[in-house]
Amino acid sequence: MSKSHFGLIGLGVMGENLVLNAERNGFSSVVYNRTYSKTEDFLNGRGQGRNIQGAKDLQDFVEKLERPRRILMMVKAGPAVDAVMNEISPFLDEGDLLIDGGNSDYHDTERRVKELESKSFGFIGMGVSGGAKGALEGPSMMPGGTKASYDAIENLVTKMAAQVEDGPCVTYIGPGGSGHLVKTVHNGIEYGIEQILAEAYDLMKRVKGMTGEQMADVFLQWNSTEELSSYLVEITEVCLRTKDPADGGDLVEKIVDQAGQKGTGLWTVVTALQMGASVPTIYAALNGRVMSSMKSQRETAESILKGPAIKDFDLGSSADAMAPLMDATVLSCIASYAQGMELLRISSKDLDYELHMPSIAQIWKGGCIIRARLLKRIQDAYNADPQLENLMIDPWFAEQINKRLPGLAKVVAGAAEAGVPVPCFSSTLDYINSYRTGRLPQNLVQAMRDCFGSHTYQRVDQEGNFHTEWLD
Ligand code: NBP
Repeated sequence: MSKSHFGLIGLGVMGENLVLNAERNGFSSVVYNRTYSKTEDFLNGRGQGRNIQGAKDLQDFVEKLERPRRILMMVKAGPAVDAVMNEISPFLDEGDLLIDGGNSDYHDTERRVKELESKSFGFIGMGVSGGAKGALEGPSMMPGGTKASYDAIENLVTKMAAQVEDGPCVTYIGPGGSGHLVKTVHNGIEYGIEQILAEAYDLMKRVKGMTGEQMADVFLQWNSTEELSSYLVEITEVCLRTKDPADGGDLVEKIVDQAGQKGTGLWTVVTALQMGASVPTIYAALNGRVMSSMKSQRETAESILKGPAIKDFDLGSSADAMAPLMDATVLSCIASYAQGMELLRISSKDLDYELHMPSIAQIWKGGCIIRARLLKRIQDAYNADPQLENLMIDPWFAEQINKRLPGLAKVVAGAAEAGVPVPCFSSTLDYINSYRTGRLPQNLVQAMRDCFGSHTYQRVDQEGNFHTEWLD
């Protein structure tokens, strides 16, 4: 058998679909999995009749690939990536290229790029988004590493990626761990939007007593608007309409209300804190998952801590697409993107990644979980001003904020009075209100710090550092 163009390690959900995608696009492939029976099952199942061969061990795998070899690893992030790298390295030749397509921590990718490049192998850390379907039909891909390494995989990834009106949803992101940093922030934005849509659902259900079908109709309506048309709104409608085959009731209502948080969502928030970027909507989503996991504590507290009784307030109606609730949802989604992009802008400076913001918006327009029509506006905003400090001050986004802020405030106030938690909506309101306030109360914070710790302060009317003996 002739040598294959492309190698894949790790036949999990993503690996299986990505190799089928590569083969469909003309790249004969060889696959390896730690447990060989999975390789056999794949070759006898979905891989049958395709130009895909299997390998029992890594030496066999490497020998079946044309040189320079292009090998995609789709294994769990962390020690598994290092384990595969260590196992395969003795069989590689100069110029061969390893791609880590998992959700790795960008710090690990920085280290691996250096390690492998020093051995004259290439290493690409590539975020892949789109889930199983995206992996098969065309994901969004975020590859980082040396430009030379990217050039060696460009024809492969541009064919495999989702295609939108202005090209494939993949581009060279930048050096080192930049591809995985961008994927991490993508996932942070994803956390935000998922929680925002869950808050809208919770208000419609608990305050308005709407049925699954009625709520699904609202999401359907929202999905036809420029501001909210997106993959996540689309699947929210599907989730709300799906029935439990056992009794025909809404399946969503049978699902335990606990969501995990680890990896990329957590790293987004930690990176933001380290870089001094403000991401409160994304943090609120992460914390929403933390609170959700305290199931037994919440159940105990429910009978001890008495809040207001749920009471009705104006969330709009189907005639106006639930206008105030839509305002809250739109602005919170805008805030998630704005915070993610801001984090990328700040990290790019700090890490010398030279991220090209319009291109990042462009490759998120298709294939990935956060794809949305709004990304075209984000792309336009950064094309108009590549140094834009925050998306919210771009004219189109500023207009949205000015128009929708009263609706968001009404929803947050109503939710507070009804005792329904809306962490992303309320964080977004505070975020916008803080950002649009020229003078915040941190003057008093500075006074206190100087009072108890002689930390000094600066004055609005004079240059220099000042100290006052406040307690004398
Ligand atoms: P899974 O975690 O389901 O599967 C990983 C595969 O790697 C298994 O088939 C496993 O083999 C194999 N593997 C090999 Br080869 N060496 C391994 C080792 N040393 N330790 C552990 N496993 C090893 O993969 P997945 O859900 O396709 O995810 C792969 C990566 O893609 C992860 O980083 C994930 O976060 C990321 N990702 C996932 C999605 C998604 O929607 N699932 C989306 C985007 C990114 P075995 O059969 O012997 O266990």
